[in-house]
Amino acid sequence: MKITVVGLGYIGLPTAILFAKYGNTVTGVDLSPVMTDNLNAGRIHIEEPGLETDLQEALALNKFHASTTPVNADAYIIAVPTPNKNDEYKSCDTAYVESALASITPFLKKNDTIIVESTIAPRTMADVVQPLIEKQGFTVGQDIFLAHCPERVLPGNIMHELVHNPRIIGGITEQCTEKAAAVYGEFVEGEIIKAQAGEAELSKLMENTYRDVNIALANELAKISNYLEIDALRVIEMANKHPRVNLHQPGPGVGGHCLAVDPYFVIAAAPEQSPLMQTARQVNNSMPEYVVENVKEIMEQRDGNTVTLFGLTYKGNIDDIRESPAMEIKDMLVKEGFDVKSFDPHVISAPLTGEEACEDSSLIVVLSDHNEFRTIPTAYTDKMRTPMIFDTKNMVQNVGEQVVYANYGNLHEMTKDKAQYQFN
Ligand code: SAJ
Repeated sequence: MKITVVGLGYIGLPTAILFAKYGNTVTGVDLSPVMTDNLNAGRIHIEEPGLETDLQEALALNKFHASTTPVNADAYIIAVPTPNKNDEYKSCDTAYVESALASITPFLKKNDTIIVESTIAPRTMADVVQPLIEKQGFTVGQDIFLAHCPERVLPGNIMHELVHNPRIIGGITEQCTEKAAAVYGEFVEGEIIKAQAGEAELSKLMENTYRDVNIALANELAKISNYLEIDALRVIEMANKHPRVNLHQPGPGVGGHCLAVDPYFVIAAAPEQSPLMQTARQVNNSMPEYVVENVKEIMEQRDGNTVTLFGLTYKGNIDDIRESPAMEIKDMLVKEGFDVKSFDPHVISAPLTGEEACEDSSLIVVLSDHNEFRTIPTAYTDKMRTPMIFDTKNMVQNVGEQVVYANYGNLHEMTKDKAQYQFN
């Protein structure tokens, strides 16, 4: 099959490479010539285990080529960003999807399949995409086959999950679903779930909203427990022993380009019907400020003015700082007048080593759960003015004896003016 993938980001690129790896002839299209040149030379611009090796394999087989312009294909896959609009409910901005569609329309011929993978608001396929294609004189379901096939892979495990996760295929008509299912049949080993376009759109959005609402519940629990001086983490651990309970983990907030974005697409489409989702967004958005307030209280009791952030990415073991609560916390702490140093071995724009970042620091705040932070070496904490860690991700397992360790379980002990935690 000849496949053109428009948008070579976190999803489009791995998808394109997998199609190529399974023997299809793939053109990957992106606007950036620097990126496409790098890809053609075997270099990737994102951190994702296994991706670079697979790209090099696909190039060696002559099955993948990156280009700034689309080419003729049997199937077109659109994987471009759909940001929030700057309107009241942060609705879904389909401008990139529309321009990607416009870029492929000159190549369309009868019997082609177009698949939108970008996350879109409910009814976008029927209300936006289908009319655009039909304006070109095609009848969807007869000449051109249209489907929404949302991706559901977890960054950090994309190459495995793309192949093994169940895949929802939501066609405008049944024939559209069948045609798109045949495309993914090229490499998907998970269940192929055949659906209508609207069901596929809403199902994808509700998966991320489910997680967002549950994380909000965990974050609210952390606040409640801190206020009532009860260990939130023990509560979660115990409650989760109930066979039908799965409380999520509190953290510094919810980031990334999915959970912090997608629920708004549903909210904007049905604002009056979605008060719970709106509150969940507010709770998760309040977490960076909550972390900063606690850091301020801790720092009031300590000597020095330097705070060291461990982790800037929106979650662990990836290099993605999009919508990252850690970046928000960094800016807020700088505004509060702290000297802020950051250590993130996954982020190129954070060049300090752990030791450099800890020099003269009074507090480490762990904001991303990178594996590297499981053990905080004494070589780092020895450099600190007063060694203390506030671990918002509850992930540090080993610290030196001299180090005071706080997480959402015992935070209340640290912020209530307890003499034993004062160092000067
Ligand atoms: N987080 C918590 N507590 C938790 C779990 C996560 O605070 O218990 C935070 C993370 O630190 C991060 C944010 O939530 O800031 C989102 O992380 P994530 O691991 O939940 O998800 P993403 O955004 O990396 O990927 C999600 C996934 N969706 C679901 O698990 C339902 C993934 O499968 C989707 O493909 C992806 O969104 C997407 O592209 O939509």
